[in-house]
Amino acid sequence: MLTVNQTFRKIRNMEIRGALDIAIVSANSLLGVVDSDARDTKNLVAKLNFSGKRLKSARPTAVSLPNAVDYILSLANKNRNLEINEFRKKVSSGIKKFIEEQNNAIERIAEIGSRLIENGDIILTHCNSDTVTMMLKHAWDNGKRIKVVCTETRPRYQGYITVRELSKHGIPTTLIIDSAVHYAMRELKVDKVLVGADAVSVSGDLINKVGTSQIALCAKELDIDFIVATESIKFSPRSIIGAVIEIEERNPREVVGSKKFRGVTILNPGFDVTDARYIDMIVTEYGVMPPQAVYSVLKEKFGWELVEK
Ligand code: RI2
Repeated sequence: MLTVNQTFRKIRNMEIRGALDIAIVSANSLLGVVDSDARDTKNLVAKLNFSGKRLKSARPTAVSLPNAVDYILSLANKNRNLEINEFRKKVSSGIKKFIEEQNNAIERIAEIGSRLIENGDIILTHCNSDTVTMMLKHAWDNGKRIKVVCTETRPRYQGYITVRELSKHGIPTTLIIDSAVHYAMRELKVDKVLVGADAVSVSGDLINKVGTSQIALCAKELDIDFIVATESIKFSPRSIIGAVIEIEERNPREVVGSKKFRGVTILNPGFDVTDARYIDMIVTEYGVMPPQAVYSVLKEKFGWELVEK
């Protein structure tokens, strides 16, 4: 099991990435804290709060990370009056249950979403989403003979992970440069766009890997369905009170390496926002919904307890 510091570093340098994975590994590392030495429950709760704060600061955009940490901290704070061994038992089992729920959620999405995929579909995806790849593999395993078009996803080329994984599974894949999206949609006659999510706001806007919003514009123009696959843990409760989801600004070196461009600003946002009106469907563990339904899920799932933090 990774320590909190190891987890923090691996998330920060993107050795561990993908919105769901960073939430799950963070939860796992907090499990380690629950089992660590502590004078008493109060001391353990303080350690958990400190660790949670550090984990949340590893990357700013994927809401699944603070949601997972806040859930665990609220569980710890609720049980702070228990005797230390009772506390450990209660909080550990809560964390394990949370992790199990997330693993079930991704499988359920794969199952539900694969029904939206038809035999012969040509599907375009962007970046690397475990939720999307699991759905595509599920569809394939159920006899849907699909083809998948993947963007490279500059500057970190997560699209390479996607094409490798899918083609290893036997799915015919085509790799394109990011700027060939419109061309490929038209020439290859793409039927559907399927992307993951780093966060979804209360208004149903999607925050995902930079470039997603351009793909959505092209899909709208060409009348191609734009589908988002996301666990509800990526819905942002704080967006209900108007909080804006921070877009991670990454190191310019990812774009230009060590080349020098005197007097030039290099902008390297990790994510962008796709307006809800470009999204046809959101597939979650609760089923397929329009972006307008995000508010009800948020209210039902998170209540208001997380919101004012
Ligand atoms: P899963 C990734 O971000 C991509 O934006 C992807 O769509 C999203 O996380 C969700 O991934 P990054 O970590 O949770 O590569 O579906 O910056 O795996």
